[in-house]
Amino acid sequence: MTALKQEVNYDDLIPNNVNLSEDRRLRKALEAWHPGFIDWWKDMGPDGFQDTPVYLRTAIGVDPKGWAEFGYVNMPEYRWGILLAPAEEGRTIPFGKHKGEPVWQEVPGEYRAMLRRLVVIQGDTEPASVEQQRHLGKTAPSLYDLRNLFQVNVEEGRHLWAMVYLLHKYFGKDGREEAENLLKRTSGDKDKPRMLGAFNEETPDWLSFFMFTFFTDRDGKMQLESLAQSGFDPLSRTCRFMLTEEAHHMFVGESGISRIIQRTCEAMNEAGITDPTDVEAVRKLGVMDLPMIQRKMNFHLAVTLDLFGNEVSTNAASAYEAGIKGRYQETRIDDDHQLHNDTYAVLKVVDGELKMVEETALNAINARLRDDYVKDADGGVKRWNKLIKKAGVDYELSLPHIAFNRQIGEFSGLFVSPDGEVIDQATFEANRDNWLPTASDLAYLDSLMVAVTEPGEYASWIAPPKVGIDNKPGDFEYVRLAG
Ligand code: BYC
Repeated sequence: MTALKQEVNYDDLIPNNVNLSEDRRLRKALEAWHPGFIDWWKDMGPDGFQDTPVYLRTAIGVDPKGWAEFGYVNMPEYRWGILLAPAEEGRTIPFGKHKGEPVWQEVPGEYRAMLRRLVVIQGDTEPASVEQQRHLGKTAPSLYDLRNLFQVNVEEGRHLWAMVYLLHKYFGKDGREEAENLLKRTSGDKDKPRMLGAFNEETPDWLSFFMFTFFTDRDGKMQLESLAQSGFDPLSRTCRFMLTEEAHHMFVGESGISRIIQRTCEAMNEAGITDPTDVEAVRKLGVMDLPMIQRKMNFHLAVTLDLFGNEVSTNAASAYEAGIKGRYQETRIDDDHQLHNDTYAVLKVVDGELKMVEETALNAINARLRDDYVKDADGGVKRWNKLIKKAGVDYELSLPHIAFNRQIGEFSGLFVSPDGEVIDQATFEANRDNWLPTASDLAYLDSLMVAVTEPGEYASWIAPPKVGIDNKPGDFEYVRLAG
C-alpha cells in the first residue's frame, strides 16, 4: 500500500494535516474549544511552570524520519496540533464481518454509538494523566526529568486534541458536547471523576510517575494499537500517529526505573550492603530499596490490568465483529480475522480455583490483549533484572500474578497472592504490607522528593541518563527556571 502525503499546515492557530483551513465549520468549532483547553491547561496542567521555557519536542510532520523539532517553549504556547498518519491508498477493513471491504471515511450509522464511546474513553484518559501529574514538577530529581515530565504532559494534551478532532469532525452536536465534557471531568473528583479507575489514582511521587509511564502508558500503547487497526480510517490514522509519541512515554518509565535501580545497587555496593531486604540500611543511603520497588510494581500492574475491562467481554466482541477495534498487531496474526470458529484460553475462577477455560475467541478479545500486554511489560522487567544481576545484587523483580489485587473483571473480589495462590481475606490482609506499598513506603518516598534544579545534577536516588535528550550534553539546561 502506498502512503498518501499530506502537508502540515503551521500557519493556522491549530497546526494540522487535515485541511482545517478548508473546513470552515470544523475550524470554527475547534477554535471555539481552544480557549477552554488553554484554561484547563492553566488550571489543571503543570502547577507553577506556565511561564518557564522548556526544551520540548514538537511534532511538525508525520514523516517517520523527521516528524519533530526541539526548542524552548513556554507550555501554554505549545503548538498542539491535529496530525494523522498518512492515508494508505486502497486500505481495507482488516478484521470482523466487514473484512476486505474498503475502510470507512465516515462513521457508519450502525456503529456510531460504539465508536463515540471508545473515542470518549480514549480521550478521557489523556487529560486525566496530566491532572494526575500536575504537582510533580515541584519535586523533579533533575532538569532532565522535569523536561521529560513536561514532554509527556504536552503530548497527552495533543492526544486529547486528537480525540477532540474526531468528536468534532464526525459526531456532530453530541460529539461537541462530549468534547466539552472531556474538560469538565477531573481526575479523583468525587462528583465528576475520570472514567477509568487508574486515572483517578494519585501520582504523588516520581517512583509512581515512572511506574505509571511504564505500566499505564503501556496500556495506552496496546489500546491505541488495537484502535489503529480500526476500519474507521480517521481513527486508525489518528492512533497510528499517537503511537509515535507514546514510545517516548514508555522510554521515560522504563529508563526512569532502570536509573533508580542502578543508583540503589551502586549505593548498596559502595556501602558494602549485601542484603537487599535490609531496608533500614538501604534507606539510610537515601536510595529506593528494591522490595519497595517490587510493591509499587505490584500495585501499578494490578491497577493497569483493570483497564483491559472484563476478560470475557461481549462489548469487545461486538467492537471486533464490527471492524471498529482489533487485536494487537492484527494484520500480523495468521488466522481468518473473523474468529467465528476459534477459541482462546482464558484464566478464570472455577469453583474458587484458577483454571484455564477455552472461550470463544471473540469474547476473549480483552483477555488476549491483556496477555499481549503482560508479555510486553515483562520484557522491561527482564531488563531491570539484568541490571540488578550485573551489579552483583541478589534480588529479582517479577510481575505479580494477573489475578493479584484486581478490582475489575474475572478476579475482582477474589484474594490471590502475587504468586497466584488463591487465599482467604485474612491471609491477604496479613500479607498486605509485604505485597502492596505501605504507609511507611509512601512517607519514605515523600521524604526523598526534593527538587534538584542545577543543570547536570541528580537526586540521591536516581542515576543520570546514559544520553541526553536530542543528544544534549550532561549539563544542558533542559528547563530555564530562572525565566
Ligand atoms: N474502570 O465489557 P467491559 C491511555 C467499564 S490508556 C472503570 O468489561 P470493554 C493512556 C466499561 O467502560 C488507554 N470502568 O469492557 C495511558 C463498561 O462500562 P459501560 C485508554 C471500567 O468495554 C496513560 C463496563 O465496565 N483507551 O491511553 O470490553 C496516559 C463493562 O465493560 C473499567 C482505552 O481504554 C475500568 N478500569 O473494555 C495517558 C480504549 N474497565 O460502558 C493515556 C477505549 C471497564 O457498560 N476503551 N469498565 O458503562 C475500550 O476499549 C474499552 O472501553 C475498555 C473496556 C478496554 C476500557
